[in-house]
Amino acid sequence: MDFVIISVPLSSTKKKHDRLFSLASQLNFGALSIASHLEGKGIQTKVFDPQHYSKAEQLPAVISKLKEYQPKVIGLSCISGFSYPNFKQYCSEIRRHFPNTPIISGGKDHIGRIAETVLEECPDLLLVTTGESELVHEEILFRLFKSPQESLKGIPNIYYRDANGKTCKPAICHAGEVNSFTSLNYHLYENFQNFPASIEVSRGCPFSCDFCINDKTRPFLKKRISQIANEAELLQIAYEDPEVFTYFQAPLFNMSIEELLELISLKKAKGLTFKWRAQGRVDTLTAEKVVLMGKAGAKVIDFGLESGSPNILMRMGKTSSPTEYLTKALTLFRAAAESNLIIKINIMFYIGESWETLAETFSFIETNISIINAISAYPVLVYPGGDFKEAIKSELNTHGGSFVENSFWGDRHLTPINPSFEFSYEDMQSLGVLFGKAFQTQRSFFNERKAGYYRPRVTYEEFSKQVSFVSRDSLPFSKSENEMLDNRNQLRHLLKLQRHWGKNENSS
Ligand code: B12
Ligand code: SF4
Repeated sequence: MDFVIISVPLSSTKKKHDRLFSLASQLNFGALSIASHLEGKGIQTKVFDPQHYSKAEQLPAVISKLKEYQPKVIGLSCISGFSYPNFKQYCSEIRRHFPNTPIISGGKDHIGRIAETVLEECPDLLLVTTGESELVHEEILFRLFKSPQESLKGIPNIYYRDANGKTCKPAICHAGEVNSFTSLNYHLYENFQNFPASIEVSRGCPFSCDFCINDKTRPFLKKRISQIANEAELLQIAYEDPEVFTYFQAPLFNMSIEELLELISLKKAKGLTFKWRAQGRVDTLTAEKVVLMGKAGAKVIDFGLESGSPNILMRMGKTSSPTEYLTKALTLFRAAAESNLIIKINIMFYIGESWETLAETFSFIETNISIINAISAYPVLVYPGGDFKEAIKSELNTHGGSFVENSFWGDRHLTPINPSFEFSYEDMQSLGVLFGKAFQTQRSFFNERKAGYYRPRVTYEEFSKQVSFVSRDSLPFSKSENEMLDNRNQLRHLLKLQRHWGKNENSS
């Protein structure tokens, strides 16, 4: 085998409940995109992802897979800080077993952002790519196949170690090197049937939210609808399921009316019946688009609503007219509900969050709960490589917030935020769980998750069995409608009490 890419599994999760259930898994389509591209160039490549093994078995499974394949070059994919401690351990353990095989790595949203530090921290690593890597890989492998000592000088987008062990910077760095998409060849991803199906529908994002590290220099690139339909057709066959649930992956889903109409007509012409889900912004979707999404087979839309508090929405730069924004959101939710779509809203607790602002978000959700099916709430985190950390310092100070800096987070190069006088990062995490419990039941949570987050064909019975092993407090949902209403009352009461208490405090 020429090349094997290992998708490095999570060392810890973002939300405490992210991996409560072993049904959850995520396909690393970035790694698969590289493999698909290289395979097209005649370079034999495989992706191995040990997510489905127990924690203790993951690394041994990786080593034994590499021994089976004996690749000429080993690649490690690390797209988030939550995988980084594993990444460091994988580098040294792989080196121990394969003393002479070059180990290369990438993950533009995490290790690519801190490439120099990564080379310092991982002495066994030959290089880190800083951005997208389909094209750059060809050149890297071409040189390494000639000889592992071959100079990597002049290749753009890579930080590498030269023959003397000195770290070399790339002469040129550009974020978006890809200007057309390689269709994903699922058969290069071992056991892909255990992962939810994904199709990458676009790259980059035309917006530039302050807190997001999505590379602002990359032009927004959409996949052609005909290519999406062809990939979906192959997925239906590969998964042996005409209704295969597919995650339409993108930093921002933004199909136009014409594109949605094309998808509808292509699906009809080809007799395709796959279902899909996508993540959208309130200000780029319209009611008309939402209805067409439903007609094109969408079943779930994740809305990055972020907050129901006007002040918070303005502070995070989401909108300058929050009333309009929230009214627009409701128009979209209604259109989605009328098309029988599941609506999940994502809430981001932000700098300056107070009992007052939480009460506003609570009240927005409560008033509209008949058209909202699921919710995920989490505090903002600072990721490395951008200027967000510097930019928010004074605002954080104003609100009595601070950065959480300790060895756990330092090891991951991630920085959570205590957002205000009132709340620590941990408080926000716990309140996120309480919001989940107040507005979703076990059934509604499952209906939303099974569509693109859990392994294909999972049943409610399997899910319930797993739930029965988990303590009630850790669950991000209530077990029944009645429990949900109780939890909602309790949260409402807590918010009311604390707001009054806060007001009395201020006036005394
Ligand atoms: C789509 C997406 C996902 C998808 C798929 C990602 C994927 N790689 O397939 C899924 C749902 C699986 C996912 C999961 C998670 N994600 Co995510 N995700 C995104 C999102 C929205 C877009 C990323 C994207 O466009 N990728 C396009 C692909 C092509 O790029 P890529 O995967 O990085 O791969 C390219 C390069 O990195 C490189 N490369 C990749 N692997 C390798 C290997 C080698 C050897 C080499 C040389 C190069 C190389 O080449 C690839 C092809 O060009 C971004 C946010 C954003 N707005 O951009 C967040 C983001 C990347 N995710 C993030 C997080 C935190 C997570 C999760 C922890 C969430 C969770 N609650 O579980 C998990 C972590 C998974 C993990 N194993 O670490 C953070 C990462 C921040 C950080 N620095 O840690 C981001 C930035 C969002 C955010 N702000 O919170 N995510
Ligand atoms: S719209 Fe989403 S992907 Fe785009 S910059 Fe904002 S947070 Fe990032």
